[in-house]
Amino acid sequence: MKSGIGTVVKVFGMYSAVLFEGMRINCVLRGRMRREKGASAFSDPVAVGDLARIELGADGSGVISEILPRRNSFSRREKGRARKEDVIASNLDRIVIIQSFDSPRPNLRFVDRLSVRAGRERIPVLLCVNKRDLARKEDVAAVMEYYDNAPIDIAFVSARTGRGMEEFKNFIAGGASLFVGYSGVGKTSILNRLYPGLDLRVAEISESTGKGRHTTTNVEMIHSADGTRIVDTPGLREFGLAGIEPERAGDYFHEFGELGRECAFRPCSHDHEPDCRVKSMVDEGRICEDRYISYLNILHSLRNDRQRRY
Ligand SMILES: Nc1nc2c(ncn2[C@@H]2O[C@H](COP(=O)(O)OP(=O)(O)OP(=O)(O)O)[C@@H](O)[C@H]2O)c(=O)[nH]1
Ligand SMILES: [Mg+2]
Ligand SMILES: [Zn+2]
Repeated sequence: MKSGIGTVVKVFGMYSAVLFEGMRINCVLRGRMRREKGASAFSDPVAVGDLARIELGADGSGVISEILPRRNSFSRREKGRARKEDVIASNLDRIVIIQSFDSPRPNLRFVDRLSVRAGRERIPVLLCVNKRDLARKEDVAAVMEYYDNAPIDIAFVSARTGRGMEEFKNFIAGGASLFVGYSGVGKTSILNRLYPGLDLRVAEISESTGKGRHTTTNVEMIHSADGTRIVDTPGLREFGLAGIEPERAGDYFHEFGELGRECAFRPCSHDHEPDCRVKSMVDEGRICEDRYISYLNILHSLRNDRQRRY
């Protein structure tokens, strides 16, 4: 029997596809790990991106005997089961939050919620706004203005025309990137444009206006020859921020801490305290007001979450 460490590239029901020495092997979990599942804090013991110790039988069958400790993970709260975490992927170098200029239109508050979660996990974020071919000049300017003074990398691309794709490719080269965003923004189209050989399924033109249709149905990691790894995901519609303390929310709006003088109150939640530098920067136009409102929304939803918990 042969054994070694591979990378989980897809999870489907009882099976996990593990990339091991260039082969893709469908593995089941060792019985003991399946039994421990109920006791775990996670809804699934295996996630895409995990490093797994596998044992290969002579007949080609594979068994996962161990999941190595995760360097980090990106999860959302599982619906209906508030305490379990649904891990989307692990061991990531970057979260690429994908939006599109049209069908669907950008929702930067959703980007902010995802960034807070990524910040909490200390995973860098790249915002990618796709379908630039459908954007007017002012649409691009609006995104830039919203993140004025925020130290966030932004790429404007079009999977259709190829515009911006070379720069985007350099951004994500070499590491493991998680693609997240609403259904229909073009996550899979971008992957197909980066690696034409993949030929992954994307929505047909006629399908793309139907709301809530998910073309990609599984989380799956793609390995390219240059060592870049990308995790494609089904469209994400809702996103909880369970487990984040309201006092910490401001830490993930990085420009709040980087400009100007200090708030008079410490800690300062930047909503009601007098002599707050964040509020004065909003007044001076150095922080975009919509971005500040997005912060307040997150702050209030985290406070409400906390009240519900006690
Ligand atoms: N005009 C335009 N359309 C695009 C572009 N990129 C993707 N599309 C279209 O957008 C639709 C959705 O693309 P997908 O790649 O399937 O979107 P997705 O984000 O993977 O969606 P899910 O898999 O459902 O999460 C398709 O009809 C694409 O042809 C682009 O740059 N410009
Ligand atoms: Mg897709
Ligand atoms: Zn303040």
